[in-house]
Amino acid sequence: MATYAVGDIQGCLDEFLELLELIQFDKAKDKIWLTGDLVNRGPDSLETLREIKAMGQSVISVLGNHDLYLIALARVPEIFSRYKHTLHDILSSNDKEELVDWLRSFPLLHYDKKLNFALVHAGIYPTWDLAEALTYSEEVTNMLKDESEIDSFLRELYGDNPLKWKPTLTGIERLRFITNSFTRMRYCHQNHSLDLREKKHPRHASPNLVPWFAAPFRRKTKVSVVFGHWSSLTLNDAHKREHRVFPTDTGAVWKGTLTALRIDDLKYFTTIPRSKKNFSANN
Ligand SMILES: [Mn+2]
Repeated sequence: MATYAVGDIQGCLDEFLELLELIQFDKAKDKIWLTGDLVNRGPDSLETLREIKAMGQSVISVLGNHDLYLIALARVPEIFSRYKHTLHDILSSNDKEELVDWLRSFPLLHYDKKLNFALVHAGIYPTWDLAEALTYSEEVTNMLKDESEIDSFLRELYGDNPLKWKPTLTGIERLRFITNSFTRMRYCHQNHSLDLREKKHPRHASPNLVPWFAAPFRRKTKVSVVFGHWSSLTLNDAHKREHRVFPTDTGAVWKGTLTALRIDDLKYFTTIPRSKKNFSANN
């Protein structure tokens, strides 16, 4: 039995199936963790969701910003359909409601005590300890699951502010901060506020920004974190060990490379980049 954490699939069904083959995934014995962003931008969002849903209890997924966007688009189309997306196949499918309701049950943060590993889409805000983070994740999940609250929550959810956490935040400001940090964060400023704009590798980013996991004000933790969302990020083994973080988003939607981390022995598996496949097919 093994547990694999797979990075952002974003509707790249071919790559996902190829990866399952590569790791010889056995759904009777193994577990798959997904870092979220299962859909959008890629070619097969609908079939990707159906495939993952059919994998049943062998899959645990957290919500990414694109999955949340799908929920918002399906529930409150008058607001969210003005943004560009590739989710039309899901919106017009017969099982749209079933799929969206299933997504609504996903947490923002998952923690496995036995493995001592946490799974999240973007990251865990540096000043939060694990217990706080789990509580905050649940606050958002409760809202998403609540049929009478969800639509007004989604209408107010989008936006960058507040950028700074205070435990005394309440209402939508509190929920928005929690959601943004779990699903959109890459960098923080020295003054602890979020930066939700910069997407580049730390080597090319402003020295005033610090990756969330390397923030000097981050809580000391023994928990390892596997996450996605940041396809330009590469870390060497020393940095992974130092910060106990394991990035898995290798940009399936841009480069056709999908990655799995086997949590049990920290071995990475990656599909062949799409560009190389085309090359061999033409030759
Ligand atoms: Mn993302």
